[in-house]
Amino acid sequence: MIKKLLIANRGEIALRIMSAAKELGIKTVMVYSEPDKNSMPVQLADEAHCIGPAQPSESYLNIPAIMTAAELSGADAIHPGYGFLSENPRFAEIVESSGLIYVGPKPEHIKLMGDKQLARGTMESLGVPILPGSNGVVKRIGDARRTASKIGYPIILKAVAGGGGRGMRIINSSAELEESFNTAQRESYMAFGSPELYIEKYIERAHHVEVQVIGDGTKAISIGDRECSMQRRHQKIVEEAPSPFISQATRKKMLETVEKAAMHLKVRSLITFEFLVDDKEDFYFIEANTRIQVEHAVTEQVNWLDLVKEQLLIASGKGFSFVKEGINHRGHAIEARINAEDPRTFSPSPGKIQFLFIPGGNGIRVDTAVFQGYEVSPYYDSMLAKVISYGRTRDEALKKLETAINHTSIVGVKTNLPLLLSLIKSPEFKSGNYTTRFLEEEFNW
Ligand code: MV4
Repeated sequence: MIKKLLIANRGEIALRIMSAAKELGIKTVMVYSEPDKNSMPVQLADEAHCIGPAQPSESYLNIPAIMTAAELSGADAIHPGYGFLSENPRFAEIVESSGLIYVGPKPEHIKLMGDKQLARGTMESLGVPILPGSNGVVKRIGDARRTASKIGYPIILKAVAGGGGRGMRIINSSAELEESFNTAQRESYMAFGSPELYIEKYIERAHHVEVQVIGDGTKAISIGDRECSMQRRHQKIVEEAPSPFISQATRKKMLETVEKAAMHLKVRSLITFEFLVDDKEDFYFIEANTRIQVEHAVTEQVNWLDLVKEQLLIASGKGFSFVKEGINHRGHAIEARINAEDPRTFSPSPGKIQFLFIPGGNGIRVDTAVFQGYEVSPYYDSMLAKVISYGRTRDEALKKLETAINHTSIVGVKTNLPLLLSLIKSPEFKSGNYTTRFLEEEFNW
């Protein structure tokens, strides 16, 4: 079993990982940047090491500093959380080649899924449906033209090294293709150090549904799906499990297809497979994330699991603690992300939290690391808390969430609470049939 875990992250996910570790009797080591010195995870850990100043590049992304802290503390494992180094295959390799346990997927799978075109091709070869598009990288404008006229417009150009909505460009007609292609290549080179692009048929109105997979390196299980269509600029703000949109038949097909592929790859730890689902409930793989995700909690609530504990058990060589037949989602969970931002312009709102109240209660889980007096730093993302409601039905979870959000009070920084409340109360959200366009293009409040 892992004895001492270094948590290479901050905020609510650092605390979340710490709780799971403590439950398993694992000692915890925090690394932190200068402004995080008095943060809750640093105060609650068994041991903490400063790894640099506020800028992530100098601290939470500083691999030599983190490895030095691991060495000094005698940690035998590292959990990267989400963001920062969580999908950096080089980091995973360095951790493993230093003789430490990396709590996450195999470095080869992080690398594979980081190449979005290779991921697409690999999933196709494993029987997972993908959108019509290019085979491999599109190197020249001529290849782009041929692919586009074969599949028809609109198309979307995506950066091979992109992902999560970064480095994408929609093209509506052949007239736009040449200029867009050249610009996209340049932009991709600037942003990711690689100009490589691939093409997919563009789906205008889609649901974003993702499947949580867990593996022990030998066998893999699909745990369940999450509806993640409520997004703005690729930042999710409300997620739910299970998806209220897809039918039981679609769910079964989706989970089985993914499970077969994950089983074949022999995935380890947690991987999430993202799909676009159209109005006919046809689903298409778009990309995979090789980390614990922000929205993992909704899957935990409806499946009575602790995914971080499972990650630690797997990393310790003990495998996960359940069998496929034991997985049966029950009830419904909805997560709302409270961010320190202007609810209309979405611009970040750093500053000191003067007053904070987030209610708990029956069917409410709050994952957070902030408190009254906490200084929200402009250096890090603006998420303050996740409020997760769960109930026997979607309607029950919805009402519990509405009350919890309505009774929450945060003073000192602007928050998206007003937006969350109107979203949850909107007829579109209540109907459970909303697409990725809803928040940005259809919601008026
Ligand atoms: C797409 C798409 C439509 N057609 N691919 C955005 C995030 C990244 N994972 C992929 N994304 C999209 N890929 C094709 N072929 C639309 C999106 C997309 C989107 C996807 C999921 C959730 C929200 C979104 C918002 C805008 C666009």
